[in-house]
Amino acid sequence: FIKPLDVPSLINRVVQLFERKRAPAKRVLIVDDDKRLAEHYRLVFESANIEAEILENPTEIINKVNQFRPELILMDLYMPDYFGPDLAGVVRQYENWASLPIVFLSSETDLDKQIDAMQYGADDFLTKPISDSQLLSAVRSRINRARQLEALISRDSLTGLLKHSSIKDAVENEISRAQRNQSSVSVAMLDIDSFKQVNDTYGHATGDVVICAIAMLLRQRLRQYDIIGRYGGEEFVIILPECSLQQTLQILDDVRQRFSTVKFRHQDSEFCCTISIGFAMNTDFPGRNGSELLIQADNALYYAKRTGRNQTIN
Ligand code: GH3
Ligand code: MG
Ligand code: MG
Ligand code: MG
Repeated sequence: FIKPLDVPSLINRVVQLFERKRAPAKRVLIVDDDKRLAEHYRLVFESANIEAEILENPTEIINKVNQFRPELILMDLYMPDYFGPDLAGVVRQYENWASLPIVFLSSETDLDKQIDAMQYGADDFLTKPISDSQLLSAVRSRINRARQLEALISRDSLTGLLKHSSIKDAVENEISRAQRNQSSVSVAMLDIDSFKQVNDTYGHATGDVVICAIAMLLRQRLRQYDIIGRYGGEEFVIILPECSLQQTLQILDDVRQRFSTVKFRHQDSEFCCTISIGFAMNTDFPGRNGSELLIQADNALYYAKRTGRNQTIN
């Protein structure tokens, strides 16, 4: 038996769940022609639990960024064969990396030259010599800020789940990753049953509580590395990497069953809601991309709706 849920306690529990997940280690890419200095920075970062890699060959910057996926680039201004701002300009040409923080670190103290360098799309300018703790705190706060912005941009404000475009991107990424690793991934689409009726009977605000409750239940029941998004109004997409057919069915149907027992309250009445789930596995559709797999999941969902709702269909 699960107690009826109200908005404040829901929000509290969602926040608690958010905080329980530990933040992943930060990642910094160091670009400096002075190998000893670069290595020194790397050790400083490493001792502070920040993953750091040094770019050995500046012509490889895009490959390196795509492979290492840094959350900040620490860039020397003057290098014998390269001008830092030109390299920053190369990174900025890629839409994916348009918001990646780039921080120049140089002994250049001429303010005009600093400002000039910033115009190439850098976010900050630190001057050498710099103490280790100053460097760490500048880099940490930059990355934290970038993470906050990223969360605001990519997350749905009602539920805190990934929003439409972000979950779609995540599906594409996970499918191509699975293809590379020859592993399996399941993509599920979930839709609340007869939700119009819930809104019509109990009002839109109560409908929103139901939507939040699903988000919370999904966070609780899915595994840490599963990815959850709010695909549309009362539709959700779930990505389950490396999950067998049996496991997928078990995890998703467990969510469906549990949700059907949650009691919602509106004034003096109590009510329950159900959900329908359709899912597809990449292994059943070799060579298909993310959006194609989403269509397969949607077909399964449509079938679940047509044949009685409140069920999980592959
Ligand atoms: P079905 O079982 O076939 O899914 O029936 P349904 O009534 O749920 O039909 P449908 O999925 O088409 O209805 C979606 C409804 O969800 C319509 C819309 O008013 C409502 N809705 C969409 N977004 C929100 C939201 O953010 N909050 C609330 N409260 N309602 C929403
Ligand atoms: Mg230099
Ligand atoms: Mg719908
Ligand atoms: Mg619906």
